[in-house]
Amino acid sequence: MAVDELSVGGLGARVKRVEDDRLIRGKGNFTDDFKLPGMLHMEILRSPHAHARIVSVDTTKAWAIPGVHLVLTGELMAQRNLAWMPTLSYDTQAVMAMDKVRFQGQEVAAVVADDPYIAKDACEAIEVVYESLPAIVNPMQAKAPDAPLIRDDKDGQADNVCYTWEVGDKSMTDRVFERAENVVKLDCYYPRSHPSPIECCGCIADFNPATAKLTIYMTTQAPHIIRTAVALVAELPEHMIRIIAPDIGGGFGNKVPVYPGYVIATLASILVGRPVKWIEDKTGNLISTGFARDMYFHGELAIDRRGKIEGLRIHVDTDNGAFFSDAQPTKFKVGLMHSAFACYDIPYGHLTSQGHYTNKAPGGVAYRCSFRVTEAMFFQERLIAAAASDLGIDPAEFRRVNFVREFPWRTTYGMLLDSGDYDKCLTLALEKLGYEELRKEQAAARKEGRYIGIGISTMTEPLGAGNSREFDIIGIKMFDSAELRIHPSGKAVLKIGSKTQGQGHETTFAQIVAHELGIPSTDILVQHGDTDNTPFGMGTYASRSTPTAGAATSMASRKVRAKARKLAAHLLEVSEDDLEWELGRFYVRDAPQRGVTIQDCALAAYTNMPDGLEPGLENNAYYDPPNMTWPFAAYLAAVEIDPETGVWEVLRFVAVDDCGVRINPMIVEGQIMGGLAEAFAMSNMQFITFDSSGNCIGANYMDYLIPTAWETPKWELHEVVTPCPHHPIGAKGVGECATVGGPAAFVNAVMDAVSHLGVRNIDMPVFSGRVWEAITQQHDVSGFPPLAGH
Ligand code: MCN
Ligand code: CUM
Repeated sequence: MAVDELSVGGLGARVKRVEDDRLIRGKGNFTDDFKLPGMLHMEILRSPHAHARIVSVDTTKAWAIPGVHLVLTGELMAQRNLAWMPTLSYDTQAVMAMDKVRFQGQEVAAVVADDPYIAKDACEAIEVVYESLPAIVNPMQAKAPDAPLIRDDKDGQADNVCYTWEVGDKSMTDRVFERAENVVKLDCYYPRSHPSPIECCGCIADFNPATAKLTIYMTTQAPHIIRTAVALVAELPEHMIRIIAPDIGGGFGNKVPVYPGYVIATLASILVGRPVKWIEDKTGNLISTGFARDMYFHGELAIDRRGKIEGLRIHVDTDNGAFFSDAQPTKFKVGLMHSAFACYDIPYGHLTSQGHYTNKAPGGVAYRCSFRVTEAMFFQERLIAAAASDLGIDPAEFRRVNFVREFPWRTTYGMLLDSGDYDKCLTLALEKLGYEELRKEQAAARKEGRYIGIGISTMTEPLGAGNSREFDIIGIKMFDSAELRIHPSGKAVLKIGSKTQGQGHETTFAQIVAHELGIPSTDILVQHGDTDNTPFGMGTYASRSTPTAGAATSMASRKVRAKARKLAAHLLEVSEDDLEWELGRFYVRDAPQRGVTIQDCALAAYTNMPDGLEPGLENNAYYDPPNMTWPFAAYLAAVEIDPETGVWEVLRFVAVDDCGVRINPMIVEGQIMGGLAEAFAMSNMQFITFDSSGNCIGANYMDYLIPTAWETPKWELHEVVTPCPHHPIGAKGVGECATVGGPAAFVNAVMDAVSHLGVRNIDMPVFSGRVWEAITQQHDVSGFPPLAGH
């Protein structure tokens, strides 16, 4: 008898997350929970200025404080050739400022002491003399002809531009626009935001002088990349470096980059010969690490009289902060911005982009976003909504006219779509919302002076980087890995190259093995995040774990199954060719009652092998996906605005997600709900801005708002399944879809409610104050910084 897929916890089973047992009881092990013998503590002194020359750094008083073991300055770092480090985008970043500080919160010095309090006090005793310089806080200032040069450290850098990039066919696109019947334009701004996981960044660097082995416990989403980066930057042998990423309290992209604190703590441990722990406080995290978005868009659509889009032009300016340091695939300087409009059939398009250095912390981190896809999809859906509204076409109909319907499909900007059923998703969403009825209600309400709006956002996004042909980070190709070992009793250990931060890999990856082999998922231990103990992987971000490491898990399981077949043939005394597989069991084709289970095969691998067959039952796989996976989502929001105050409330929110085959539907729903909560936050409360001197406003949870269950609307979730044609189990990534596609649904809904007043755009966050201004003044409200707009 085959085992039942759902009862062994295979595909489609709503298995409870195994990691929750320890996490919910407070028994997780996060970086800050580790206490190593002889461990010292490090604190970082950060710059109060956004732009200033450093005249002098006097550490005498800090050294004199009892309990201080080491004071690090840029000069000391420079002696070890560590004052600067290469970034993941081929730029350089100051590990510790020497010549000048370039953003508020930049690392200026650090103290290692017996406890974090002494270290903090000693930081305050360091005397730094600054000579302040004018601060640049947005790309417009950065571009001005008389703007001060921020990166005067770089040879040949004469302006504040950090990259320019373009894709598409300019001349054909221009021609389409020249003869277009309608041209619709939109400008808007996606404000700076921050992933803000509950756990901040930190590490314990432990250099053992006796063995020369360096172990770093750290909050990283990509331990193997870090190991290689440490080997290259610190010039240490890679086999003597071990990166351990223990439990992580949320990553959301914040824990992808290499931050100076890691490098400083590592050097400190090498110098003092003892473990050194550095844990960021909340303000340190919010002002210096992992900023996302901060992008200015200009876009145009050429549309014919039937509503068919014929051409697309986009220009984006990005504010990258003082260092271009976020992770980007080498070929693509604005991440995957060129995935914009992928779900629409547009014959010609051109995209240009320019990045700007400013006196802000490094930005551009993908916050729950496959490299700038969040920005791409937000602008796409805002421009689509504006076009439908300007042309007086129903926004659902306008999308239908323009959806891609044939696969495979090469998009305007050159990406390859392989599957999807966009109309089916949108139709289901409209049905579930009761779209037609709601439109009638909206019209009736408007007559009574009530403002109801319906917002639609539909998008497909590329998840699961790579393939290795197109995707690498600093030259390391993007694939992923898995190693599966079956013990004699049929229990198994799976080691993967990805690293969970809350996504539930310990549960879902065991489910993939259960599906392939019929071993109950509860009999499989999933290990991850320790470079001494797991195969090389590129880490977890860009919702790549299921598309890459998940596929590798399938492939490793299938190799194990192939060997188990030989063992089964031996046990049943038949030829391999006479065997059939059903879940959990091989049987003789002509005598189905004669069979052996996968567990019988496992035991035989150690106790009763046929002559000539290697003992043991294990294998591994490195999986290089042929393409990205392309999930699709249709998100519909209905809102009502109070015209007296501009306060808006979400009446309904319907989400239809197609992420192909779902491994664990409960975990997928959790991912979507969490993602929608973040999307909602971005739409109306979450942003970080800077005053004209470059002071960061949003450095604590009084200013930077996180939605609680109280503010968060109720989500109505539905699914469509279009299996991914190239993934071994048909799964597509899903971890970011809702954050990517969600924001535009809310903003479009608010705009739909006020469009009859001639309002076309209110930038995020769509605060009630901004809505009230738009209603009363009947004009657009820009979020252009430094306007705070509260
Ligand atoms: N899954 C599934 N069926 C599918 C697709 C996914 O059951 N068809 C499951 C996966 O097996 C996994 C989870 O859903 O357990 C998310 O899978 P996937 O889409 O592969 O994304 P990753 O595991 O690579 O997670 C990364 C993604 C990113 S990039 C951000 S940012 C984000 C997100 O996940 N950060 C998170 N979700 C998060 N959730 C939590 N709790 N914490 C974070 O930091
Ligand atoms: Cu893009 S944020 Mo996630 O990729 O870690």
